[in-house]
Parts: sequence; structure tokens; C-alpha cells
Amino acid sequence: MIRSLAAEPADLHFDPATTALVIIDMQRDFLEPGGFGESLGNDVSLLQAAVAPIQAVLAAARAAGLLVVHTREGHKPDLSDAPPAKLERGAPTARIGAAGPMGRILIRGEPGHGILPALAPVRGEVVIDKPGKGAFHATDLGAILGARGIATLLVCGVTTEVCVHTTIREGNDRGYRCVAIGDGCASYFPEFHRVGLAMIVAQGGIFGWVSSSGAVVAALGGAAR
Ligand code: TIU
Repeated sequence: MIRSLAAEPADLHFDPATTALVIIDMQRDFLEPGGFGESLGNDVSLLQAAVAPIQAVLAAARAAGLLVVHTREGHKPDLSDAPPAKLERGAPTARIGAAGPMGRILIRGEPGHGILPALAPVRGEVVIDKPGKGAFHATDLGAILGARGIATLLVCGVTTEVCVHTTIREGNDRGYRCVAIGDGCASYFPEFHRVGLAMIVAQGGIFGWVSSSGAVVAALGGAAR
């Protein structure tokens, strides 16, 4: 059944059978002290705001039978998939691969690389390990979505202006209708969150739409938050 979703700059219609919920990088490395996010000097508590809205849309998506995709940013233990430009950039207190309280920072298999227990994937959901900011770069995501005939992506997670934005831009260029779930995204910089969402909506929705967790839950048949 085709659903109507309240969004900016305009409402849109989607078919749950060809729609995926894409949850970007809700990992301990970004949301908990001692991980990658904090190593960059950020107040990681700011990202907590996205957790409850994502829990709501995840429950609604599961109930409606949507394809659910979780992504994790991280690298192989030997760092062979981490370009020097990424490893060298900035002046973090601890670099990617350094030992931290949640294991080696941003390394696959370490405790910090894991998704928050509150949003843990369940059987049948797709988990994409990505070395970059965008979920399509150097991953199987495009092939997985293509095999299922997916046309619309409901995107949430962290951070709004980095991995969420990059994924929406990648998805838009690949022909997907990309909808950011605004309150299901968060940034270490509240201003970047606000402007990041505004950039998507501007110019008639130049590379997507912005909706809300309540609107997504309502469209999927649950109670609006
Ligand atoms: N630092 C920051 O804002 N983000 C990242 O490094 N990765 C993601 O957004 N996942």
C-alpha cells in the first residue's frame, strides 16, 4: 500500500516494499566517551538526542516489514583500508587504530565499533561496514538495495553533516529518493545539524527531503510521536 509522508519541502509517497530504513553509524565510537568522536574533541553527549527517535522509527519499520540497514564506520585491524589522508588529518588526542578504553579506535571488531545495544540489529537486517563517510563508497550497499528493488531511503543516524549527508548525497546521485529523518539525526555541532537539514530542503529539495520520526511512524501505520 502506498503511504504518504509529511516532509519538507513537500510531502512524498512511498511504497514500504521498495523503501529501506538506513541507520548511519550509531556506534559506541561516536556516542560514548573514549571513542573516535571524543578523540576529535567532541562532546559526545550531544548525539544522544537521536537515539529515542531512531528507536521509534526502527520499531515502526520492523512492524511494517521494511528493509532495515545499519551501517558502521570503521577499518580493518591492519588499517589497509584507511587512506593516509584520513589517518593523518586533524590533531586528534588519539588516532584511528590507537588503543582506547573501548578497544582500538574505529577498528572493526573492537567494542567501540559496535552499534549501541538499544539499536542493535536483529536477524534479517543488513549491516554494512564502511571505511568512508558515505555508505555507498567501497561497500555492497548499492548491490543489496538494487537486488531488492529499493527506490526510497529513510536515513537517520550520526552525524548529520558528515556521514548522513554524504550518504544522502551518494544515494541521490544513484537515483534514490532520500529522506532525512531530522530528529533521528544529530551532530556534535547543533548549528551544523540545523543547517545540514536546511541544505537538503533548500532549492526545492536539491538532494532530498527532510521528515521527522513522528511523521515516519505515522506513515508506517503507528501512532505519531
Ligand atoms: N566526526 C563526525 O562528525 N563524523 C564522523 O567522523 N563519522 C560519521 O559521521 N559517522
